[in-house]
Amino acid sequence: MTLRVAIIGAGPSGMAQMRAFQSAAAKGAEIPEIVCFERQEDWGGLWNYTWRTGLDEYGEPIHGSMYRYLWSNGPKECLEFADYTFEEHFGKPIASYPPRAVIWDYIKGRVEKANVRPWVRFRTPVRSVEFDDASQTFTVTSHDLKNDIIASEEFDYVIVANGHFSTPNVPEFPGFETFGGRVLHAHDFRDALEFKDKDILIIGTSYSAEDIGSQCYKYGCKSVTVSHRTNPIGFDWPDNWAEVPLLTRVEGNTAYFKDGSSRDVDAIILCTGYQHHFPFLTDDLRLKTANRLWPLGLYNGVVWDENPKLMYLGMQDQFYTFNMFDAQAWYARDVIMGRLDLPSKDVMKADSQAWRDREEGLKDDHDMIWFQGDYTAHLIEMTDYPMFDIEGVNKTFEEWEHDKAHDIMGYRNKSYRSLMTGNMSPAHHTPWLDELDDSLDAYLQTGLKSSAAE
Ligand code: FAD
Ligand code: NA7
Repeated sequence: MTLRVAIIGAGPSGMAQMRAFQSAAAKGAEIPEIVCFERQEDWGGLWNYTWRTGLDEYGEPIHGSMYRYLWSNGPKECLEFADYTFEEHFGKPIASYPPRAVIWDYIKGRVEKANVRPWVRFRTPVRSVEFDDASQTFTVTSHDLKNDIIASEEFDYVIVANGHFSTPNVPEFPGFETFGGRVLHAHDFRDALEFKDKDILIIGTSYSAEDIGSQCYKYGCKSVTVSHRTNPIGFDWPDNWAEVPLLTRVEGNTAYFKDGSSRDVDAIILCTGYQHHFPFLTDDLRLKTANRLWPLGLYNGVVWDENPKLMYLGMQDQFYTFNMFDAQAWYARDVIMGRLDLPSKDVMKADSQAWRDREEGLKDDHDMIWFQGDYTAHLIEMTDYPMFDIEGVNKTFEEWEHDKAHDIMGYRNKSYRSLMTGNMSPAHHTPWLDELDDSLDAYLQTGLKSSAAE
């Protein structure tokens, strides 16, 4: 009997999984039947932008956390697929920090070429996954929203690829209930123009904080105040930025901080991270973790060690993204297809604990980048995913970190060499700070725009 595999989510991780199976089929292997359940209308996960926040037209929670004007926050050379380069997709080398629409186009290109779209059931969220010990199968219950039909089916394997940057972590501070302006989480941030001429307060110091603050600066907010719980970000920010200790309370429109200072603000944006959220999984199958590089419970970062017929993709905090998801997907495929054996549960747990021990000893971003590079290489060595220059990617990440620290508002003007083609990426035609148009057409046009040429 043909194996049946359910993939939950058609974001970059789920798309990688489909491509992995299709690539085996293209080489003549007999592959399982694949069904990918996707809640949204289209694939691409977070890269599929929506203006909506809150609930959608079916009452489903909005998955998207991306906003208008979002450009890649790391060099595209670090996430490039080893089996489908940017140059293949766009027909020419392009600059290193593409806006969201360009990245979305790229990731769609590979799976369109692979012709796997018929495997996806769009607008069909998974409601529950239960494992039956006797039959050794999963019952997956999903909701076909368009036809309003809830149905259950049996699968031999389930691959959870629903992302973990969608369900916000929303702390509360005293006085929020009577604050005169808007309080929102980064998950609901959409258009920086909303904050033009406003004094904004950001809580948090990670990627969302620095990027949403930068967006608001770029699109004309009056001032940015960033409040930290642990350490300030510490970049050389523009003059209208300030970094302050943690918010203690809000009275009217005045925000008070731990050092006794205060300032009046118009809006508060909580860039306080996300939760791993799997409302469709029973307790025995559910990963429980903070956002970190090595969540426990996953052998090789993928296989649920309590039940190896369940796999998770992309659950780690991420320096590496698309090509790491590929490495995971190829590995999951080969375990499912019986090409790779799994050791006993004890051995899997001990192996995972060894990675965790190493993770706990990582001192800084440099260590974390090399850790995730080693992990990605470890997976690729076990499959036929094309090995690429991981050391080169690590070094590009380090250059990126350096470029950011040197010029936080200018780092996106830098170019790097593709580790897949060896070609240097061209400089973009317009500096990031001057380019207000984030469309694919604007990005891909060649030659200087008049505004940049002045
Ligand atoms: P997601 O992209 O989250 O996709 C998960 C999919 O699962 C979604 O399509 C969702 O609809 C679907 N789904 C969820 N629940 C269900 C369900 N119950 N049933 C069916 N389907 C379901 N990475 C980079 O490399 N570069 C960047 O510049 C970058 N910027 C980012 C900016 C923001 C604001 C955020 C939040 C993340 C950013 N990331 C970036 C990281 C991002 O996590 C990855 O790029 C990538 O999107 C992760 O892919 P994924 O498939 O694991 O998850
Ligand atoms: P991250 O990277 O998980 O960071 C969360 C931030 O929120 C981090 O600075 C935390 O501070 C801070 N935080 C969390 N809880 C609180 C409370 N209660 N009070 C104050 N500060 C808090 O999430 P991001 O959204 O920035 O990034 C996630 C992804 O989105 C990433 O891949 C990007 O590419 C885009 P801490 O340092 O723990 O004190």
